[in-house]
Amino acid sequence: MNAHYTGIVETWRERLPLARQARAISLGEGRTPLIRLDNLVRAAGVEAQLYAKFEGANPTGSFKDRGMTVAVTQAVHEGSRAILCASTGNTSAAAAAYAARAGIRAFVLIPQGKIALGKLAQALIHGAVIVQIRGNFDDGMRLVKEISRSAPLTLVNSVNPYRLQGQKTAAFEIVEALGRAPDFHCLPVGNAGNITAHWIGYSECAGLATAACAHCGGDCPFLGQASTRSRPRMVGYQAAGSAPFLRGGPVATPETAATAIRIGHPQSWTAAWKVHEESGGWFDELSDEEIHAAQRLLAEREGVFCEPASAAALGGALRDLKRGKIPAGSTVVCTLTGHGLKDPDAILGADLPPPLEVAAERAAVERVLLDRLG
Ligand code: AN7
Repeated sequence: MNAHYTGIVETWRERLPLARQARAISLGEGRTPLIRLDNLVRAAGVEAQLYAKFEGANPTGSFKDRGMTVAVTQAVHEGSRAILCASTGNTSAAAAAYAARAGIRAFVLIPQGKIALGKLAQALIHGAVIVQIRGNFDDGMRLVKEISRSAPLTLVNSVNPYRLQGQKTAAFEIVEALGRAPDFHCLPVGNAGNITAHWIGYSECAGLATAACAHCGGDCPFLGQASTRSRPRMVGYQAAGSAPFLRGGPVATPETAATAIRIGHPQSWTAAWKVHEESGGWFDELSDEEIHAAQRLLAEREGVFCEPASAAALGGALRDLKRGKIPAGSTVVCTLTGHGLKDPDAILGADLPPPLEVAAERAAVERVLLDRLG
């Protein structure tokens, strides 16, 4: 085996619907850490094998890289010279980076004022053409779908089936690491592309078809390579102000401080309900306060820094473990979709102790240190 890991496309090419000769556009994405969270389990007083799949460790800091490497590889193979997306931030960062890598253009539509600082910085530095629309993500999504019908641009939102094909590889890695599928897999849900992609991945591992796969329509060419017949129950958590799966229909004016999932009109609506039905999982919602508390708990107790949207999955899983909705003794994986560094404002605006300011003198510094040694 080649010791130099070169990313999703080269690792999983046999399981991706790409032409053999398509040249991989990669940043070495994937192979993210699966971190066992025993401190949190102890702190919560529950019993479980709880893991975080830290997708913030991807090259641009979110799970979007898995889908973007496959979508951009295919776009370039087809001769496309520009990609287009609407984004709450992470998709635009990944699109900008992979377009730069490929030497093509990226056009991104973002909602004005509602994108985390780090994500905007990424789109800027990679040279994307950034269009801030006076509207929200759902408005942007409607526009890019319309525009890509006639313009010579490849749409790389998750309605592009190559995106979900790339994202399904996270499930492959988890099955590989655990030697089986977990009992529960918890994710934050916005457009519901990622929960759908994971279900496709687990289904392929189990040698089972899923109606949620738009690419093969349940007639999967990759079946029959089963390593285990089991699939997890898929649990999706939304922010209470942006929770169309809890309301049973689109939310016209979604609001949440977890801007990544400020989405009222999910693009994978039908597929995600199939995942819900086939897996026997559920959707639930968390307040912004619960989301921030989970983000902080994870950072303080485990040394893992995820962005607010990602913490929704962890907060929800811990709550469901405490309630017994997820039974004691379960193996649970939570996807931490994005890195905490994406959104520094979420931390600087939080109620955390400010840095101590003292004179640049040994005695003064020593005093404040020893005072706090406990
Ligand atoms: C950190 O970047 O939709 O349910 O435009 O950035 O697959 O939509 C981001 C979504 C969760 C939700 N966590 O995933 C975008 C965008 C983070 C995210 C989600 C997003 P989906």
